[in-house]
Amino acid sequence: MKKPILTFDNHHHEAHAPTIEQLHGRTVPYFESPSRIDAIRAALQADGLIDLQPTQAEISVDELARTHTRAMIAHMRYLSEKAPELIRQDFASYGLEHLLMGDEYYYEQIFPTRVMRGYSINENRRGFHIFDNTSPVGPGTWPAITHSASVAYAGAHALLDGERRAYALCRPPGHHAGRDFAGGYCFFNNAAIAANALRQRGKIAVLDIDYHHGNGTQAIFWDDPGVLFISIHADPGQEYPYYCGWPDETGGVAAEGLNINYPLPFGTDEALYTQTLARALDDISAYNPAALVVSLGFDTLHDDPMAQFELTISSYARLGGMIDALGLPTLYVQEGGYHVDSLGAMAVSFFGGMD
Ligand code: SP5
Ligand code: ZN
Repeated sequence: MKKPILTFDNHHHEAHAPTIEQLHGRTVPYFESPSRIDAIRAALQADGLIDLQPTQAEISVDELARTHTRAMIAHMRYLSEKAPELIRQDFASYGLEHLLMGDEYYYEQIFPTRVMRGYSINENRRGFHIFDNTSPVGPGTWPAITHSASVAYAGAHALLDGERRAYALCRPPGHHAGRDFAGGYCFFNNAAIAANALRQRGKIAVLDIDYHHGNGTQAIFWDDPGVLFISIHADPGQEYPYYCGWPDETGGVAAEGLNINYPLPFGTDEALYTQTLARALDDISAYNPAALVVSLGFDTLHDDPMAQFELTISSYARLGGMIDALGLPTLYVQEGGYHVDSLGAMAVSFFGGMD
């Protein structure tokens, strides 16, 4: 019988449930749905693999501000509270109030252009803090994103209290969010928040195995000698987020060599993926961190509706086993993964793959 994974979650994420996103001018279903978390939790429960801890404490704005600018945090709260009113005003200015249904989310329309490599935008204004139109904001978004961060923070504290592994079942995800920008379904960077909470123990490594490059986490720790960031992801020349994730992005002057990108081509299978993961794990060992945070995406699956990698359900047992074999105190933070019917089996495979 495997030891269950200590898991933190809460139900506030359900209040953030956009129904649509745009794909080349068409309205398509929103991929990042509440059912993702339910599927993972239920499958781990059914296999006796989960030790579920409801997250009690809500993270403070001061703690969030170790990772995000106060302007960005305030803007997220403002947008969430004002979304219905701002949307009404925008529709009224077009004479289109009759099209409103009352359940709209605020979708950013004008995107900042300086979002890569730690560049910073410090204006508390619409159009400055969200870099694409896939992170819509509604009244339930602020409670969902603060509680998602709280889940990661609670997971970090479990490690500080001596746990060897914990799982933060975060939603919304976080790794595309930078110090002062949201985007790519992400608002607050849960993995970065956890890493910052853990750093009282020493150097921290963040390993990002979501299918997409963790541009937000890269930007947050770009010039930070206390955090190693490594990402394995689809080639940004072919795939979102497009503007970063190449191997020549190696860190800022204060942290040269502490940002490592492993882009992989469309069609990457288990053999190529695990070979690359082995290199990443060697990089982590060489850094000798006090703890590891894993940005855990399940969108590398062959069946994922938006991805082009070829991992199978059983591949995740190998990934989990390889990462766990490092022996580091490790927090797994949920990021993407959109084939809802497979998410449970992937989580069971991943955590069941640990000795
Ligand atoms: C956390 C996370 O996984 N966020 C991913 C956000 C990606 N959203 C943009 C996807 C656009 C992909 N282009 C469509 C190609 C479909 N094959
Ligand atoms: Zn992803």
